[in-house]
Amino acid sequence: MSNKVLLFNPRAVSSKNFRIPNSILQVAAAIDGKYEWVIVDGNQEKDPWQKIEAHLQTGEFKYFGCTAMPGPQLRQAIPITKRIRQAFPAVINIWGGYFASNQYQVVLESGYVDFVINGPGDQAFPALLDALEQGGDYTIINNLIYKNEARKLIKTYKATLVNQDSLADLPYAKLNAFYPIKSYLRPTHLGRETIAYHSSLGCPFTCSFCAVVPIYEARWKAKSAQKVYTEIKFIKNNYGGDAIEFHDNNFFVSEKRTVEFSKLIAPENMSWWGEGRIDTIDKYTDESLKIMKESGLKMIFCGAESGNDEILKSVDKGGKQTGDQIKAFAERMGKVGIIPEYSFVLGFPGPDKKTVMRHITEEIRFIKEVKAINPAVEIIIYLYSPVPTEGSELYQQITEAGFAFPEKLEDWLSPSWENFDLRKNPLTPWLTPAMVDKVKNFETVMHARFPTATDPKITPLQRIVINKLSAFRYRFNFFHYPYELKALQKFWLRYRQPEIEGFASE
Ligand code: B12
Repeated sequence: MSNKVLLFNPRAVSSKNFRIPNSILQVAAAIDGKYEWVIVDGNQEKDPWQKIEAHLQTGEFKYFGCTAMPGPQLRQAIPITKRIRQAFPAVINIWGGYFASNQYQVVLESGYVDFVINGPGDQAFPALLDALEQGGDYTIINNLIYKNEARKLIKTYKATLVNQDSLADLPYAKLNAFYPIKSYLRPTHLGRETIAYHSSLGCPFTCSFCAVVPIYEARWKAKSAQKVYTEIKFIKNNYGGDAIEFHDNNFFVSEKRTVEFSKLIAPENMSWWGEGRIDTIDKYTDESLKIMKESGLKMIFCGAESGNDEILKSVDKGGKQTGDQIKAFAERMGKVGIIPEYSFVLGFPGPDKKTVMRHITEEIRFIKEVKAINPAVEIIIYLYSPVPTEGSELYQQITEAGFAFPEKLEDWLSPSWENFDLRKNPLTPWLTPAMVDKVKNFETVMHARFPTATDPKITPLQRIVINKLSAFRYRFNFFHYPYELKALQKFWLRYRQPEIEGFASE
């Protein structure tokens, strides 16, 4: 048996709205030239098992590397990895990504995943393959979690983040041989051919509701503006691209890097989008915001989370973000002409059900105030779904309230837990169905009153009609049973919010 590596990106989207699979592409870059690898992208395959089985039947593959985030990706990651163990028991199964790193216990308990890469795999993965090839000592490999012969869980040291400019270039030409890069450049509200690019790892903050925190522990490292520009330019020149989605958890940490990148990308006439913090970007000068706007920056995804300063404090949002600042920033961005895309997290635990419901009512009022200040603000609503931020006040509160994650890997496939992952129905003991309904019904009415600008297929007539039809309900907070709006959104607009599968393409 030779030592080839099969890298798998389980299906994450139900449509053709997929993007360059940066997680496994960056892992491939880390072993490129040392180990032979192939990529199977579940987003591009009707039945990825056929391709995976065909590869493994050659007997040339010794390693199966799978990326997994929570949610629909698990529908393929779990059964396929289990099937490989049954059909090809000599193959070593290695998982990485947010779900594997945060839920490593249940993943390794499954018995069909041998190693978990804890956080970045750029150094850990090649080091693990070398150790497996040469019978090396796993305990000295950083960012690794596994069970030793005695089935004892071993969690090795988590290394600091490396200089991101030192990482190997992504092997786009090789990916193109498996799946044409052009097929990943989807039309979105940003452009005809949208490039998905990831320019930094981690985030300097420790919000206790965010899955990034247990992995990166407030560390952030980014590629330089020049490196980012050079790589984007390479994709544009070789495969196309008139728009960029930066998938970083926090692209805008550094004003200097952001402005430098803006100046470099401006002549390329590309539109772009990224994620950042309100309190960080609000420190930028007006001059910087003007340069970013003129460089093609259309929209910034910002974790607003809550308009309640006490709640922001209790979930360690940190920094200086306040409800007043969230509103002031919406106004400021309105003047600059960059659209803020505010995500709110509703349904945090409280001392009693009355308080939890009052908080939800107050957040709805706050969101309406933001919309009154700047109607162009995009609103995304998540229901708080716990992540394992052990040691945080929030995590203590939820465990005391009786919340627990599934103990068996396959239990994550149950529809209720998939909805949990999608942050749409979080199974949290303090949330009642009435609370979930209130949030969902408000969401329906609000998205009817202000249909998202990110769904390019909604016509101006549809926007006007549904905006008018929802006016009374929105104005007088009459959110009960909004079936007429739901029907119009589903059957006439085929409405799609970006938070489930990314920006709508068509
Ligand atoms: C692109 C993306 C998507 C795409 C799908 C991409 C795909 N795989 O096809 C879309 C838009 C569809 C999507 C949807 C969702 N996503 Co998403 N997504 C991302 C995003 C923005 C970028 C992922 C990426 O490419 N990163 C770049 C690579 C280089 O980084 P990486 O993934 O960390 O990979 C490194 C390591 O993790 C490790 N590694 C990772 N995989 C592997 C595999 C192997 C074998 C090895 C060795 C190493 C390894 O090595 C890599 C290099 O260092 C991340 C946030 C982020 N910035 O990472 C959120 C993120 C992963 N998504 C998240 C969530 C929650 C979702 C949704 C569930 C949201 C929702 N409510 O619906 C949905 C549903 C998911 C689904 N449908 O399956 C959360 C996960 C949180 C959690 N609880 O774990 C994240 C972290 C966003 C956040 N900040 O909360 N998502």
